[in-house]
Amino acid sequence: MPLVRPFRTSFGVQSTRDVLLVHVITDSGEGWGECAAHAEPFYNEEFTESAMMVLRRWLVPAVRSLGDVTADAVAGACRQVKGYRAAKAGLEMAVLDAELRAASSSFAARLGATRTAIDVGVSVGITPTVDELVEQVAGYVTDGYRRVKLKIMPGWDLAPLQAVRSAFPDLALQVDANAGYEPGDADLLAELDRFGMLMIEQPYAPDELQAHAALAARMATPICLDESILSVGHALTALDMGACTIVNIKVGRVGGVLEAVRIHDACRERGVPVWCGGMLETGVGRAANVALAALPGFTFPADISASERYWRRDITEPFVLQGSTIEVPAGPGLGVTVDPDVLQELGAVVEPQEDVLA
Ligand code: NPG
Repeated sequence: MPLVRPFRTSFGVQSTRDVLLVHVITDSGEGWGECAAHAEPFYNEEFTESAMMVLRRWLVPAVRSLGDVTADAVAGACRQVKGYRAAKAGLEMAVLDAELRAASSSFAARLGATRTAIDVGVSVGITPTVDELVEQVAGYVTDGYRRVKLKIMPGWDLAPLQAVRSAFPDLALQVDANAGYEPGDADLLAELDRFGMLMIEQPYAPDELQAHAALAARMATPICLDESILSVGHALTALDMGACTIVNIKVGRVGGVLEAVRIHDACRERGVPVWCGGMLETGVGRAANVALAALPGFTFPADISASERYWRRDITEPFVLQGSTIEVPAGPGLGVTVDPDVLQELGAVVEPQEDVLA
């Protein structure tokens, strides 16, 4: 799917999105899920083609071999396969969607949502010039976004932040480095304190927990981890070490909405704020993210923007901005409907899995 505008991060630029959907058909209905992996293994190890292969060869057969296919059983059935959390998340989402649609219950209700609308922000990629960045931010502020996340990388940090902060002194700002810095960059990162930001996200590589703890100890700006946190266990370890004080939760990174809820619960028990990240999902994955972000521990605005920020035409009905919020779908399952005409127009390839029944 073509993105409305290219999205550049410290790990590369994207102009289109390879979307991998899981469509589950059960005796009582159907369900959809989205695997958040991208075309290249640049955010983490997983990528779309690998996720598809693992789904076909191992994950779908493992789930189909369950006597009783329930969303609660998906993670256990998939445990033998290491990693591939986005693939597992897409499969679990589809099974849960089918289950909930059949029961006329929503994702929000099942996950424990306590809000009917969620506060959202926008994630702004690296632009060719600082002026273009300020212009883009201005557009999003006009749209209604009150929290902006800027992507940073070595060589694109102090100057763009200075420009955006001067243009919008009161804007809720945060930055995301996507692991682009080295522990040796701590002096430079410490300078970011002067911009009065909500948080700095994942400055170093995922396994650099000690270095994140050292940075957190010298900075006033809270450190949030994203790529480092793949499970409840990782979240608790990072918190115990002082490597972060805020946790970003992404369904595709942690292996599914149910693990995402467990991370939320564990953080909430400790009084640690969490917020919901995004991976440029279509309406399918976005619907799950919105339901998740409506849980009580999600206290920072989510990286879940309106559909028009990404797509000229989404594959479901679009999510729209109301002020700085998005309404949580209340209908059965994900509460959105995949439009087969749009799938066809996009040239979607359907790969039936009957073959794995044998
Ligand atoms: O709004 O969905 C969104 C994108 C939010 O910046 C965003 N996602 O590192 O958090 C990230 C980043 C991302 C993009 C991650 C693409 C992975 C792939």
